[in-house]
Amino acid sequence: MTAHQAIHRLDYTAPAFLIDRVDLTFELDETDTRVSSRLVIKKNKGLQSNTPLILAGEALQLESIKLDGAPLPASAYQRDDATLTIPDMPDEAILEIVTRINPASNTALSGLYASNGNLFTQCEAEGFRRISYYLDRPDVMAKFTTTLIADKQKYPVLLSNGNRVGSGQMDRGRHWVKWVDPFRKPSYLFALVAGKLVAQCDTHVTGSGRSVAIEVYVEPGNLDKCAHAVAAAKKAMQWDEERFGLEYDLDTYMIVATSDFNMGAMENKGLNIFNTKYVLARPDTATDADFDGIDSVVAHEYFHNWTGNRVTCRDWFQLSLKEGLTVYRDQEFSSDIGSRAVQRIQNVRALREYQFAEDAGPQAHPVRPDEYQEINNFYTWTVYEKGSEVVRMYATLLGREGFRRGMDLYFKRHDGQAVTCDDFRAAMADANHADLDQFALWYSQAGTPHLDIASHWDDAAQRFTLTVRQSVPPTPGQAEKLPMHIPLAVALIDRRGQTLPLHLADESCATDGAAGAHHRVLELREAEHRFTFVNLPCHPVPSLLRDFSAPVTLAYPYSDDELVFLMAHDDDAFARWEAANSYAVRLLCQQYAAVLRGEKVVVPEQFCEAFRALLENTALDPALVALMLDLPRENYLLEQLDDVDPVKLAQTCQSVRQQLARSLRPQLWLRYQQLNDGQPYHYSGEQVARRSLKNICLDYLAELDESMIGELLAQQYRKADNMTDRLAALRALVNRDGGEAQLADFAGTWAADALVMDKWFALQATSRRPGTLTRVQTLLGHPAFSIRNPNKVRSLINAFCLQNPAHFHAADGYGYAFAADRIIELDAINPQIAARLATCFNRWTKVDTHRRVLMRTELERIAAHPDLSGDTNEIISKALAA
Ligand code: B3K
Ligand code: ZN
Repeated sequence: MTAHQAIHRLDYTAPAFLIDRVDLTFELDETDTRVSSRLVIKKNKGLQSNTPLILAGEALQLESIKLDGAPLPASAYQRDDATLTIPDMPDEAILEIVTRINPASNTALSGLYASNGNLFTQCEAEGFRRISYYLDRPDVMAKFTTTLIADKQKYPVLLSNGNRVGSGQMDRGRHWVKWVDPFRKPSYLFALVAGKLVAQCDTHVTGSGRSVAIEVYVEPGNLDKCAHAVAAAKKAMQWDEERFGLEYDLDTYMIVATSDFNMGAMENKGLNIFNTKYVLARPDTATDADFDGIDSVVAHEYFHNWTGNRVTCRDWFQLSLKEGLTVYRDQEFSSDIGSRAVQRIQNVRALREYQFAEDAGPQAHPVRPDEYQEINNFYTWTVYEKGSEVVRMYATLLGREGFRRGMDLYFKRHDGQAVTCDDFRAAMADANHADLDQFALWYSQAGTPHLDIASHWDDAAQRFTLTVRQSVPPTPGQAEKLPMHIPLAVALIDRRGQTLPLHLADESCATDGAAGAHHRVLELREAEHRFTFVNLPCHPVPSLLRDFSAPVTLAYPYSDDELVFLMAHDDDAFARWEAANSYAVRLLCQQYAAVLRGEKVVVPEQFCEAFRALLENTALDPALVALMLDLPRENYLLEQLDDVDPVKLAQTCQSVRQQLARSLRPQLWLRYQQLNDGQPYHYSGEQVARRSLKNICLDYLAELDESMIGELLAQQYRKADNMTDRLAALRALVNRDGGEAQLADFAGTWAADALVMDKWFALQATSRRPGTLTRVQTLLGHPAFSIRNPNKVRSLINAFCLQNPAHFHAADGYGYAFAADRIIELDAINPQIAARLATCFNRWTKVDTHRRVLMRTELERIAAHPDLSGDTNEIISKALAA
């Protein structure tokens, strides 16, 4: 394995040179694009005057360099694989560089690349250096002008950042378009798009009366799938004005969809580039979850215009400054346009399933990492989702208005700047005269804090005391941790299910909610706290960590009865769901232990009863009932256990589901029939909620070995007037009896729709049926599959390796060998995608000894592969160090 260098946060130094203006001219061609760049460069005043100019550049063919109009002799600069150095730079100069690149050969999809005959760019984090030599770092902010020249037939649409200021015809059938971006930006926000595209257009009139054109560009033939994305953009613009007073700042907001994209979408200034997955949707092609995903990703990228673009990151260690904040903003948007409770539970469930696992494993890192080898590996659950929880805690501690004051001050101070997470924290603190010094630990300490809570009821004095101890587990490179500043939202519930007024014996430690309020936020700052609630009429049941007020794990010795009670009575939707979830986790872990002892799975009647009550509760939002009935995922359970046999764990889960289905058959059947009311499909909150519960019922019923259920599934598959219902039936059929006929029918209908075929691949990759790996291997040769397309890799390979623990962890080790082969294969094509897949080995120390040996062997095989990319090397070497 080649040695790869780590970059350290504390080594940051300000750039020696700044770039004022960039004029770019692209002569676009699929295999030979010529890039002429004219940079107005000056020394960064106050810094050492004899520093050389070092520009980043990768995979570039250099044609010429001129300094202040004169060709620069080869002796006046040096070049290597990654840099171009000019030792003697004047204080101010104009540097003109011409390079050539080959977009068609760019399979890494970073820089300028070709997709279906069109050209796209992806520059975050360090893709611009694959287009031209540049100071490719976020704290160098310049004004960009871009002229695109291309064959008019092949590339009728030519887009870049900012405003379109001119266009014209040229010789040899070519045309040109010129774009000027009036806002300074770092190179990672540069974008261009060229190709045969059509646009769906709309207009948003801002609060201050400006008219903004919204244009969503797609390949011809997809125009009938853009309406939801356009509507999402309009909603997001409106929401940001209302909630944060932030208006869009250009005349046009463009979104372009491509089917070849490494991630979800990218917030390039004025020209967002999206994975088609987050743009294209029609009721017959997209599920309710897809429509939701479009709302949140469109909003996310749009919100970056302020949180990320107008105020950007000083260096890549500060990534969560823009990502954590923007995720928080998109989550709030989704809560406001849909169900806040459902949104919160879904977000917490994902955080706990993926981020907690990351934080407990070999890739654990703080929200603001201290070092990295490859920055692209740090677009993680921790930076994004834990980062958003950190932002949410400011809002919890400071209140909604206090948070808004902090945001206003942040923009007032830093508009147009590249700043740090400390600047954000300072704005929050200063705007509210709050002490947020200890809060800084949320950015620097990795690992999920744990709260151990005990209670004591003093019957004579009518007082209830909570003793709260916090600890943060050791993580790689961080053995010792300090106590953190944690908001803990609580309520106390009496036996009738009413929340009680909360009076503390010592009022100094609570924040939000005055004495007597029924919901209060306790601020933890020490390793141990004692909170005594007084004047209580009875021994209450505590409702803890309401709305998931902090990204922590929590242990409190609830009895089963208390959990059932909270499931039925807690007025906080998250806490209510959490009671069901804790009860289910407890049951599944107990039953798994029983299976290991060779005993049979037995679901206690009390558990069935609690689920029965949920199914019969027609007053509760069906979406909440669905979430409570949805058992915790195997990946989440794996984290709660040690020396796991994932195959036995999966068997346990299935037995529990079967027993529940048998016990609740009448209620499941009835609720399914009630919800399957034949109403024509409509995408509305109410219908989405009803479909979610209906399909959970269907899923349980599918566990029953009855021909009648087989018919029910086949009928729902056949009759569905929308993809949500059709896919739910197909998934159940695939898991139950293979669903061969329906799988063939589905592929026959949707062969030409890449996104729908992604679902078809994913269903088979996550099937629990025997022979799944063989099937996946066969599907690698399917005409609709391509290992060069990240969506296909994610839906077939990643789905198998990361979402199908029972088959990935098959005892023969073939699942591991398959993963290793694909990682090695992908690494030569697209290192970012390979590195992401490589995280499937992260939790190898969690499984039993037999599997651990097998996994380690595969890790070593990957590590020994010559020429492994820095991306994959970083993930694999950290996993091996665990
Ligand atoms: N900022 C981009 C992610 C870029 C990933 C680079 N490897 C999308 C987003 O978070 O909005
Ligand atoms: Zn983002």
